[in-house]
Amino acid sequence: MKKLLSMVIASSTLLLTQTATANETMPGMEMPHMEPHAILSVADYTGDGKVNRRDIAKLVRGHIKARAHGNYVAFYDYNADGVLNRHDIALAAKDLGKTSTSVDQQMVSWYNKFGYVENMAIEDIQDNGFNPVIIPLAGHGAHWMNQEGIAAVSPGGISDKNSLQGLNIDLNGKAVGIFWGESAVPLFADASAEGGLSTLDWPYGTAWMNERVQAFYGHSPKFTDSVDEVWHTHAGLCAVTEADGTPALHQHTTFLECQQYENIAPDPIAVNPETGEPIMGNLWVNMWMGHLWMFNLNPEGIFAGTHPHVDPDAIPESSINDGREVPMFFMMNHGEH
Ligand SMILES: [Ca+2]
Ligand SMILES: [Ca+2]
Repeated sequence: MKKLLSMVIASSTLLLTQTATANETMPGMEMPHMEPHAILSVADYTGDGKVNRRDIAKLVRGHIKARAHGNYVAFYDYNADGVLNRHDIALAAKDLGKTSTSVDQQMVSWYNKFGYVENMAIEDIQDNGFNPVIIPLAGHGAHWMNQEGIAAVSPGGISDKNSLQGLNIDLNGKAVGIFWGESAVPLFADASAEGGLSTLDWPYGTAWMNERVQAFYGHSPKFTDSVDEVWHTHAGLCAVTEADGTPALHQHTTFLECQQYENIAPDPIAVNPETGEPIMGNLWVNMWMGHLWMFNLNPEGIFAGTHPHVDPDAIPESSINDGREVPMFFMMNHGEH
């Protein structure tokens, strides 16, 4: 641990092995029955701002291509009933002459960039640089990330909305959603600071290492104009591989608590500034996380923290807190699990 006294976080070398998210319903709260909505609010499938015959033609071509491969493509399910058929075309035709929103146009842009993974075989997803970083969780499936995504959640990392960095993949091996993670600056209790919180000079020094993260500094990323866009929090997330090879997460740990967990596959978590050699340990991550359920229409909304139909019988994410108390800031930001 002494080596860590003057450590410099090397964000580009950090390797996150697990991540997770949750947004569960309050116990006892009756939620209204919700139906999924189409990805687009107006049938501007070309994304040029208005609906004309080109959009209908693109929708028809999308249906033909999907059905030729025996696939369902959520983006082209305009009446959001889980089937691609003439009813989608008829509904879209009612939009002729309408103008779309900036969010619709961004959805088209995202689908044009990322839609290729929707029905991609799991082996091909791996060949594209993605690997699972945690076992499947209820409402999430498994989280898969590529190296770009891992860099984004490492200290100092930022996410790129124009890059595919994280995928939610269900137990059938199908990509059901996209996610992005972005590193957050942790705030700790500090009686000498205005408001009682400070960074305690993280990531330098040692004062913060035995303190629990109480809040994040600043704001989450903002990728769209949608008021529904939500990024939730993950604080003090400790990623290890247990003795039997199972990846495990422990949330709301302090950095030093995190280092106490057994880990058969430690990662480089810092660089010795004198020798330049990596310091191995347990990854301890603080991040914002945003979902885009683009490939499986979510009744809770495209940006929701969880999807009720994805692997509902998998283990709940709440287990990763190990009973530790969750600070109010994180309860308010859907990080209560
Ligand atoms: Ca159009
Ligand atoms: Ca449909």
